[in-house]
Amino acid sequence: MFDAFTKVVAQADARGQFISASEIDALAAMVSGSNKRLDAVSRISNNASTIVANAARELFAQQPALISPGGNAYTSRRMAACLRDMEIILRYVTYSAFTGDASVLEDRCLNGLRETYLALGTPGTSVATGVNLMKDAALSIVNDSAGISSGDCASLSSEIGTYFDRAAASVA
Ligand code: PEB
Repeated sequence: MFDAFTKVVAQADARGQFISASEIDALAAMVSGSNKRLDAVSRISNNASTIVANAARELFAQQPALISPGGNAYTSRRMAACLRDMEIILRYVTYSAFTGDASVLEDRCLNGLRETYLALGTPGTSVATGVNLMKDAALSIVNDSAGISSGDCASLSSEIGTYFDRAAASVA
């Protein structure tokens, strides 16, 4: 598990080189945007249950077969597992947003997840749809201008978007 700094160190060490000026510039830009990053993580974390519940509701509205008899989220046990899975994925996305590096998400959540869903008979493409719905909800909360000092969050939003994209791509 890396953060943006240890990732740069690992890469520089693998090359046997000092940290380059461009790497320092990129990290300096990241540090100068730290408050935005922490606000974004805080907003997603504080709204996690709403994000999960709304995304799941929309997923089941789009794919009602999932909650019909024989569906993969039919019975409260499977429904609970499904909501739990979405929450786990969202939690790891927030960790990656916090550290500025996808490795925590990749190593601890996505690694082997496709194979797990295959073995369970859980439709990965439906999980990916759920992840994309969480992405839309999370980014609209991050970009909500109410109650926060205004600033340019485009690059942070797109970075956070890539973590959701990785999660969706890894199970679809
Ligand atoms: C991954 N999910 C399930 C299981 C595991 C995971 C390991 C099997 C064990 C169990 O049921 O608890 N666990 C989960 C995860 C990590 C982890 C992400 C990462 C660290 O440790 N069903 C649907 C939807 C989808 C869904 C498409 C979006 O119809 C999920 C939610 N996951 C789902 C369901 C089960 C499951 C298990 C329904 C139960 C499957 C079953 O027992 O039939």
